[in-house]
Amino acid sequence: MTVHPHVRGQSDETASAPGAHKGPLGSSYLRGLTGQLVTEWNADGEEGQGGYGPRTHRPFSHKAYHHPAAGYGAALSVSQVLAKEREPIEGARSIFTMNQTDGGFDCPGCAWPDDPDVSMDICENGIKHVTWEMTPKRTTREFFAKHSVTELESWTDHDLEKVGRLTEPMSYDAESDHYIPITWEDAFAMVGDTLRGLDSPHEATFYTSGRLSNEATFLYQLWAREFGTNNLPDCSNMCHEASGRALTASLGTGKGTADLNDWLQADLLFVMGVNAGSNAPRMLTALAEAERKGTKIVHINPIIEGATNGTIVPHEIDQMMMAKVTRTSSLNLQVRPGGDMALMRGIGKRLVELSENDPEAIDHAFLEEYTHDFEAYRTLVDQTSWEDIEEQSGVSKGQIMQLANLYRESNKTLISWCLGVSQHEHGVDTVREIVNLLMLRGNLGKNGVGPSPVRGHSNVQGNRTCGIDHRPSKDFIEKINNVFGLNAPTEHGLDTVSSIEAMHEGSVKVFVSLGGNFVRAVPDPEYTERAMRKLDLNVQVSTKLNRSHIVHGKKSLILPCLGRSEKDVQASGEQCVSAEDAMSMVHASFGMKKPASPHLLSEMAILGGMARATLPDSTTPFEKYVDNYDEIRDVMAEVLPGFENFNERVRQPAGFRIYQAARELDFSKTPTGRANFSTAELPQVDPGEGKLVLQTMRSHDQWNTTIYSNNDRYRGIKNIRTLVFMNPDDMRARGIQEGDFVSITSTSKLGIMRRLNKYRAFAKDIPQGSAAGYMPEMNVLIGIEDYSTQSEQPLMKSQHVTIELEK
Ligand SMILES: Nc1nc2c(c(=O)[nH]1)N[C@H]1C(S)=C(S)[C@@H](COP(=O)(O)OP(=O)(O)OC[C@H]3O[C@@H](n4cnc5c(=O)[nH]c(N)nc54)[C@H](O)[C@@H]3O)O[C@H]1N2
Ligand SMILES: Nc1nc2c(c(=O)[nH]1)N[C@H]1C(S)=C(S)[C@@H](COP(=O)(O)OP(=O)(O)OC[C@H]3O[C@@H](n4cnc5c(=O)[nH]c(N)nc54)[C@H](O)[C@@H]3O)O[C@H]1N2
Ligand SMILES: [Mo]
Repeated sequence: MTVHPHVRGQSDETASAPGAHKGPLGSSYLRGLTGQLVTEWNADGEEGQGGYGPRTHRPFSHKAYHHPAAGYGAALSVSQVLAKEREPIEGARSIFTMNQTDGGFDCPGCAWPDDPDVSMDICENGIKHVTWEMTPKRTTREFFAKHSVTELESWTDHDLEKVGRLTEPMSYDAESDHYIPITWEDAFAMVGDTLRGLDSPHEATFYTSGRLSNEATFLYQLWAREFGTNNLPDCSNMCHEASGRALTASLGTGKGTADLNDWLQADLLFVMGVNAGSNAPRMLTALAEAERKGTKIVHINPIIEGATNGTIVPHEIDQMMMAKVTRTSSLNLQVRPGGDMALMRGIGKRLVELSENDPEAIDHAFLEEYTHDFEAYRTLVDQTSWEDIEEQSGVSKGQIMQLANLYRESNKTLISWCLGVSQHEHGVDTVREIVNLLMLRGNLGKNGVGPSPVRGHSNVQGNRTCGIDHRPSKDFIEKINNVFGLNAPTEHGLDTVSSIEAMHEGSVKVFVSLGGNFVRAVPDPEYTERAMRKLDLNVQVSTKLNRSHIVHGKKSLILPCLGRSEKDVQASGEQCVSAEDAMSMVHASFGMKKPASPHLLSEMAILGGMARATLPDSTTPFEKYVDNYDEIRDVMAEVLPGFENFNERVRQPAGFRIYQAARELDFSKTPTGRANFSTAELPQVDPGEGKLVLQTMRSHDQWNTTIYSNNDRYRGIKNIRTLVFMNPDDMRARGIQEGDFVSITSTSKLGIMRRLNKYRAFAKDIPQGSAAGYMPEMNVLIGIEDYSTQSEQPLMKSQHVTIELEK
């Protein structure tokens, strides 16, 4: 993708007064752009295709993929990745120590729980992920001396990361336009001095990408809160914010209540809005095991994804050799984008209908004893017509009946979901509708049941548990105030979207990023880049070079840290950290490898250094926590519910599960003290005449903003990322043929238009009226003002677009 020559940017005026925070939807600057085309980006036709991946002139192709997921293609791909990074031996050795219950490090690839019964619980994409971290290539001071920052702007994101691991702290030098070496001490002083020079602590914002360990997370939020702000945006503002808010309102917990055993004990599993074969491949093991013992598995997704029909169990090497396929589905429902809520409502309506003659269709005793507002829900389902349900879900009444029967026949149902459910305007309402359905048949608080959001980053759930929250509870703030003698603020801080707006309007001047690639991950890259360039200071704690380093502020620091796989030695000796998986299991992670450079510091040490430089007179013993992580675990045990005896329990072979009241049918944390039904109206998900709903998703060969290659195996794509999948009828209606160039124009909530040109259209079996393509390239189409008013999550799965043939 060519970025700069083709950008037609929004004008640089900022209208809203600093401090007046209404969120981008209330911004008079953005409102003034209504009706205008503000951004236009071209995918590079003649320069080859590839988006943010490697640029190539190799022919692209699109062919149906008929093989089972995780089969031979996966084995081949792993060996190619290892060979490319020249890591066949070290790589293989380290990989065998991943996700072991008796030591080794936690795979940074995803948050799927480790299976204690599986001796080598690894997958293709986890291996790619770790190998990427373990590359022998290095980004040195000589590299930065050779390439100016302006030159690096023209590199693709793939090429930036490919340079290799960062080796020492660097600081942006405006005069020479190069990053130049800086000592750790001077870097910490720059951070401390700049922060102390601000008029208010709220002029800084502290982002986290979900890899940060529990220990570093706790230290990070402590630093921000002692400094005086709750400006703690995180990547979860873009993935499961909706799930957290919905589950809290319904059940009084921000997390799923199911664990891996529940997955294996359920007799009906719903798998909604997740591409498991690519993004949670170890789930395939659970699905295959479940299927073998007769569990029914229902996939709900506009796309029939790779893992949907059959898999070769990722860790069963003998079966892999024999290509023995296990079925992984009983029913596939191709819901229309955003149609999940109507589908859940339809199943609920059918059960209520059945309950007239079938006393066991719904669990009256459970509803009576534990829930609130069932009667209001019953009235609502009576009032919701089948026409509306069919129209909004895109699923026929016949199919909904079929699914309702499966649900009626099951005694233990577990419902899981990921971004296909959460990244919508009505994400909160949809997750609450899922809980409504579970409650109807008492599918809470026993084995084999419950809600189970599939989390993304390997410790995104632990980040929240350990205090990364821009809307902290009063209890939490009181606790840290008591334990540390602080006066931390209680007012809500900025999340991801509002942090960007605040940087753009100049009311946030310092940005600190613990991992991640902010500028690429968030919506509206053009607006965000402009916002970041206004910063007084941009601090990036990272392992590899990425776009967020190149888009610099007046001052910018790159602070390189140890990766999860590397040995972490502090004053008291070798340290371990911990992470929490998607099912509330907390376990230790021990790095094994020699660090990529002798100048790297651990995330704990970097945070401790920055905190001390900011708060020189603080009585918080930052140094003690860094010298020995057991010390911070001891105070975490005092502050965090469920972390009692943290040091002892984290060292148990498989770690420990955090106690969760809702799992025990204790709903005392909700305002009514019961599990609450929600009664929201169904949303209108039809985008209107001529428009399509575009979802932005990951390919098989990428990890969020890290693009390994331009292939997407299970969707049959080779050598191209700048593509859009369309329904064949929608293509025909627009005179578009397979592989044609199209332009895609989005219209935001404020009526602002953004456009991508020279994208290739490919036909796919997806519902009419929908389209799909890859993040992060397509973030150009997502305006900063396009976020849900329920969760403030950007609308990454429901952009309203028009698509036209390019002549
Ligand atoms: N290898 C690899 N693993 C990863 C990641 C990665 O980039 N690479 N990212 C990690 C992160 S941070 C996260 S959050 C997760 C993301 O995991 P996923 O949620 O699988 O991520 P996406 O690729 O965005 O895929 C979204 C899925 O939802 C479906 N979908 C879209 N709209 C709808 C809808 O309206 N209804 C329903 N029912 N389905 C819909 C899409 O067709 C697609 O299958 O994966 C994590 N794991
Ligand atoms: N359009 C669209 N946009 C999306 C999404 C979508 O579905 N559609 N999904 C959203 C979601 S769910 C998420 S989670 C975000 C992802 O957003 P982020 O978490 O911000 O992005 P990542 O690509 O995961 O971050 C990659 C960078 O992390 C750094 N890194 C890697 N390992 C480590 C480590 O151990 N420590 C530190 N300090 N740094 C490390 C490397 O420098 C690397 O360049 O993107 C969001 N953006
Ligand atoms: Mo995520």
